[in-house]
Amino acid sequence: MAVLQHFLPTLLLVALSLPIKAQFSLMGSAKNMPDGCIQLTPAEPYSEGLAYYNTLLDLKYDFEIGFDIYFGARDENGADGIAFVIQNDPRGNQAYGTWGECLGYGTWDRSRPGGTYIAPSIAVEFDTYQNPGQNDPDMDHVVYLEQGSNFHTIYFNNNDPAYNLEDNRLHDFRFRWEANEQKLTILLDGYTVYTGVKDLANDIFEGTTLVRWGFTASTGRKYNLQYFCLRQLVFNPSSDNTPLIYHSE
Ligand SMILES: [Ca+2]
Ligand SMILES: [Ca+2]
Repeated sequence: MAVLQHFLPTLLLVALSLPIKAQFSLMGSAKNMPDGCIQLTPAEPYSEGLAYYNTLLDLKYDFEIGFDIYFGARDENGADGIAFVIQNDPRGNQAYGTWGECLGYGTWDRSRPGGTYIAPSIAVEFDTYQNPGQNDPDMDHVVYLEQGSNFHTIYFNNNDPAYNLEDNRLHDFRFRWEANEQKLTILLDGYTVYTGVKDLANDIFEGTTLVRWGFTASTGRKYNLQYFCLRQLVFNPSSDNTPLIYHSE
């Protein structure tokens, strides 16, 4: 929280109790859960679900988004994972990628023409199943991705060869953007998963700072119940984003 604290005093601290379910557009197997969380996939094979926040985000301003994510309880037979996505795909809140190893974000092979993927975009994938075609290691892992490609050469596994996200627990995920520094910080369960500096508006989003964010997830032959629960939204009050502050218990 150290970095957040340096801009928090500039924020108007207002707790809004907006119903979370009204704030997201749902697609595919995504649906509201009784506890205010949103299911992305049920524990069933060949599912894909997406949920986009209804208010666009403005990258001109700092923000921090925090949520709990659940990857299921099936480790050996579980798949495929969840992606947190920021995009300005022309399809808007109807943008989706491919199922299975693509997590509803990317496509089978981004180097070939065709296929269905979300772009322009960045994403954080939480991958619970090894797919050699995407260069996955044999343990669960977390990766920063761009432009609808799931292929990666580096990953976070907390230096644990048995790293497992499908542990029937909620995991604390935070995505932070510091606009002046153009700095991304991604945290999972208190660990820094990724940090980088990038001109997202110009290098990814073709000049715009208004983008959409949400979650995608899928299963394949193997599967898990996968869902998320929004815990915190903090935006700079000089932006047009609402709510300025969202906190849930
Ligand atoms: Ca995978
Ligand atoms: Ca696992």
